[in-house]
Amino acid sequence: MNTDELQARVRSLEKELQEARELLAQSTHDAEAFTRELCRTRAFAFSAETLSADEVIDGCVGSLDRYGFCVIDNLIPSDEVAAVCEEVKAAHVTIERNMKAIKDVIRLTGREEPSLSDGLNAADGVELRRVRRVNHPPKPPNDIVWMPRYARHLANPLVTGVACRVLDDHLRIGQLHIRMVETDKPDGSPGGFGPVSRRGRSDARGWHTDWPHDLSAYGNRDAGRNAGCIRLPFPDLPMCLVMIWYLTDVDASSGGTWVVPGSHREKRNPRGHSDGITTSAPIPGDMQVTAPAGSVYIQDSRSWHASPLHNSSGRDRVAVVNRWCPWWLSVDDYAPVGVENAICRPLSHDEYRALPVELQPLMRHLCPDEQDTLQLPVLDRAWIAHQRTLSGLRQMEENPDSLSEANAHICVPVMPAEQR
Ligand SMILES: O=C(O)CCC(=O)C(=O)O
Ligand SMILES: [Fe+2]
Repeated sequence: MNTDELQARVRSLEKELQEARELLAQSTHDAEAFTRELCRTRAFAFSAETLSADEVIDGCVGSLDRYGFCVIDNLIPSDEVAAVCEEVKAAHVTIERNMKAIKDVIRLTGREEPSLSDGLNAADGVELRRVRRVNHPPKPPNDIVWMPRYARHLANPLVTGVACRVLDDHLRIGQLHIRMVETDKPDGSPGGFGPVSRRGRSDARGWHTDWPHDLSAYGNRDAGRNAGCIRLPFPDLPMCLVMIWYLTDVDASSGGTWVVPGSHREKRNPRGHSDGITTSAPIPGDMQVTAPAGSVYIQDSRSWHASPLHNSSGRDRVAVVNRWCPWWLSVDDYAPVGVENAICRPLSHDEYRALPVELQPLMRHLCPDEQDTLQLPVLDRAWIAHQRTLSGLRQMEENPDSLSEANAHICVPVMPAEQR
């Protein structure tokens, strides 16, 4: 055999070895036993009440890396949770009423989207706000304007600490909305999420991954509503953290989010065209998150998960969902007529200024009256890099002879694909 043939043989044997290793791992990994143990130990959960900030942040970052999710227990102090929960329930009514009024206007005007030039305002029972992008239709205000008490907790340093470590130093909250999971009704109709006809039996699921890894991208083939999705197979990089703030206790019977541990690293996807996964059926090793009211569940948007389709606890599950992104992710360039989605719902200047100071940087991009510049840690990095450029130039001017050997210790290997 010549060298080329030998290299090809090495590559093919290495590929075969890798496949055999994966098969072995699959056949020896008992997903159900693994998840049973994870549920028993709650090794994904870290208490804001009893652990130091470093312990919570390190623990969460490790859990996100390993399982694809984590929980910070009791992040909202227990004497505050009930008031936040009541505020969110009241906000839910207001937001639904506003959305209904907007839809009525759309129906009456026969257009696809509302327009501020119609003189619509609160007097008509319609709240709309200008968005940052020119010539894009207005949207309902960001849900945060109806939840000032909740807003005081949203930029909690434990949460921002985890998000900065996993994503980047400049963060943006790209979406924020309330997610109720009703309990069974006295008339016997089953509680849960979504239309009753689509809740199925207790073993039914609704598996998906979240934006920007949501394959149907909210709008499917509708260019005005498609919010974009990363192409499969997803790069192994966290791009968005989904935070679900539970304001009621959750477990298997009271609206804990479904999740498949480890799925954030999977090449397959529940909605993948040729991945052979039934989105509505259980998956071996799936589990429901358990957490006390006031806790926040944080997941990598690539994790396979589902809203609970059933809630037999006798009380509604109340939660607020937010999607946190690094500065470099294009959070609102698409789905311009998606008046019903929660993508980058805007803030007026007064609403922005009324936010807690620590929350403002995370939502500044939502206010068209604010210049949304990069935040300090990102500027600091650029400053340090600039110093390196200057020091190179100085060396070039002051000691040109040193350049020929200055980088001799730097060797950049070219990695064959199978070793990457
Ligand atoms: O309701 C839940 O627990 C999950 C919510 C969810 O999947 C989402 O908002 O993307
Ligand atoms: Fe989701």
